[in-house]
Amino acid sequence: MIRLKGKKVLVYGMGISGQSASKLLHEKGACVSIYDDENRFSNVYSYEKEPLLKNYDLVVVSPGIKVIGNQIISHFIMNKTPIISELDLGYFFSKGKIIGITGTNGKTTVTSLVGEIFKKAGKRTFVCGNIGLPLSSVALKTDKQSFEVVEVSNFQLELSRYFSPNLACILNLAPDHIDRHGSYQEYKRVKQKILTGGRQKVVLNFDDDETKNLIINKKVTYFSKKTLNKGVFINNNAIYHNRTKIISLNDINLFGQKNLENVLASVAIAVKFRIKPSVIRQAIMAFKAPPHRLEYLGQVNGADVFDDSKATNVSATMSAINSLGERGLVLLLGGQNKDSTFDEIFSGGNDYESVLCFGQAGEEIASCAIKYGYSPQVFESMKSATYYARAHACEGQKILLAPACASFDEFASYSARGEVFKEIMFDNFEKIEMS
Ligand code: UMA
Repeated sequence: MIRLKGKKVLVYGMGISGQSASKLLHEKGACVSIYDDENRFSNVYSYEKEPLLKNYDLVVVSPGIKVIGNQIISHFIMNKTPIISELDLGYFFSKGKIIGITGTNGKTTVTSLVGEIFKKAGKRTFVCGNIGLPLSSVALKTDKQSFEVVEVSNFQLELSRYFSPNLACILNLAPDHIDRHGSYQEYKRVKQKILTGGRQKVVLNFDDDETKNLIINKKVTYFSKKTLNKGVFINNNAIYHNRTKIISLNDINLFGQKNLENVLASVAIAVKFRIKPSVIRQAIMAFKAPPHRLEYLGQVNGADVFDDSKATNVSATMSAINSLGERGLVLLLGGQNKDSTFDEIFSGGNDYESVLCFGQAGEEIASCAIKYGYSPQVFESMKSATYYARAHACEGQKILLAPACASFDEFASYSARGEVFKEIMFDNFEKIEMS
């Protein structure tokens, strides 16, 4: 616990994290100033126009603020002002058990499913973090009986120094957010900050070489699609924890291999807190995956349409391709590149039906496809690529939006991108085209 009464604290970034942090700090008696690089907040009462000219006891930084090259953060590092992340702040004031879930892909699904399992088990559960509800907004509502199931992003971990969940899970590791971290090595280093030692429980993916080989001096529970001697694994078409059967694979309604991994991870987390197998099973059977994650939308002219707008990196795109199979696949790829390379999508010699590239990264992805013998088409935007796919849809095709890029060149978020994709494909095709 930190004492904040009367302390001068600067909150940097006024999105939902900054607003929640400011509220918590006020409630704890701190003198809060806020700062945001966008001056739309400059009329707010506690806005600080010249933060570099002031001294603070503490600076709390929002996850969206990139540390490398940031003048304000460098200044406070130089003059040795303590800097923490919003995640750290929420952590300091949390009284319950914290389950921290990170990884390149699958975080939101696992966080949601674990939340459902704990709720079904009658636990006082808060599902929060990168999923959309800052930890600092729930911290003061928690008590010793609570469980906080926290989706943890690299952005949140970057400046974290104290966050140490009771259970830490790394689902998988693959290149992502290279534009923010500078290299894959650095991205991995930041992810591993969730492993903090002590008496922390750890859950890792046995099937992912990157997580399997993490060197940790503690008892790890592994999950795997293979049959293991212990841990959480698949045997005889069912998920087992050691010798206990948890659920038959036929009772899982989620689509694709990635979701199977997500279920395995969720089971591994739940058994570490001794949740009963019958409760875990019921929660899994009732669970519906969050939208825009290899979501089956239905048929257009006999073509099956899938929205995986959340596939914002190459590894997520590959997972979607592998789940659906290459035949008849109409691939929509593009958006804002995060300094990724796209070779993996084309180097395997897959027989895609067509490759439609769009947005800021469209030309770059198309050049990569051409290198491997494909004949991609390039569109200015996701909208125009989707109109094209809609107009040429026919039986036997699988139209897949799994763009391998961020959405921000055209949309506010991956979910906005997925919604527009769906609208064009189904509800509003004529209307949008006419307008
Ligand atoms: N800002 C600056 N300077 C900067 C960058 C941003 O002043 O250099 C200001 C912006 O002007 C804006 C504010 O900071 O006013 C936005 O803060 P933020 O970007 O930290 O966003 P929040 O609204 O606080 O939302 C954050 C997460 N956003 C990011 O990490 C970018 C949300 O994850 C998260 O749900 C929320 O906290 C609650 O914990 C979103 C996300 O895109 C969904 N996450 C990335 C991902 O999933 O890939 C990591």
